[in-house]
Amino acid sequence: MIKRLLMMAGLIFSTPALAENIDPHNTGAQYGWAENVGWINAEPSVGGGMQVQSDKVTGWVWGENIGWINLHCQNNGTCATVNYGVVNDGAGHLSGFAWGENVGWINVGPAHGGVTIESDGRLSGWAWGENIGWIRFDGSRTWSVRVCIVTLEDLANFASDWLEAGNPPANLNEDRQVDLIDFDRFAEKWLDYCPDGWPLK
Ligand SMILES: [Ca+2]
Ligand SMILES: [Ca+2]
Repeated sequence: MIKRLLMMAGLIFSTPALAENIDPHNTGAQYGWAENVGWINAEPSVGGGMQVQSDKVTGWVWGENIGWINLHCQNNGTCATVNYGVVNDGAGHLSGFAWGENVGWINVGPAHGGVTIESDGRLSGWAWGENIGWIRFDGSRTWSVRVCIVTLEDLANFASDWLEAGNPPANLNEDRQVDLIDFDRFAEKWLDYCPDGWPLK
């Protein structure tokens, strides 16, 4: 009970910034399953969230029984003290370490396991927590963490907004119309991981 209260206090006072590109279709594709401590949520409703980039993974995920897990020292500017974080090799193979405030180091690229991002954005494989054992992701399951990737569905949504005035989702520079300036911005993101708040899914 006390531990839970402390976690809630941590949630209130540490208030990690929300930046995430998880569960692009809002289908609940945001969970890993830890064999000993239950669900790990990569898109918690308050605070934190996981942001995948082509060279690293930043942000915070929430363990229902273990509190915050920090995916990268850049989140709170502590890299000069202890340099750690989840690395993406650009092809979706993750490695490196996350830090759980209550459970210590979590290795996302252990020798027997390792977490990968599949072509549809879904996570597969296993991470290893030094104090909590295996954390499982499963690309064949709807619950597994899915990362937003800019693909044909975004292009279709972009096209349907073409030359529209006002502020439709494809108005990426937030001026008055969807035009070539927006398309340039769109093309820059093609097949890349979505930025935080990507509007075209
Ligand atoms: Ca969600
Ligand atoms: Ca525009």
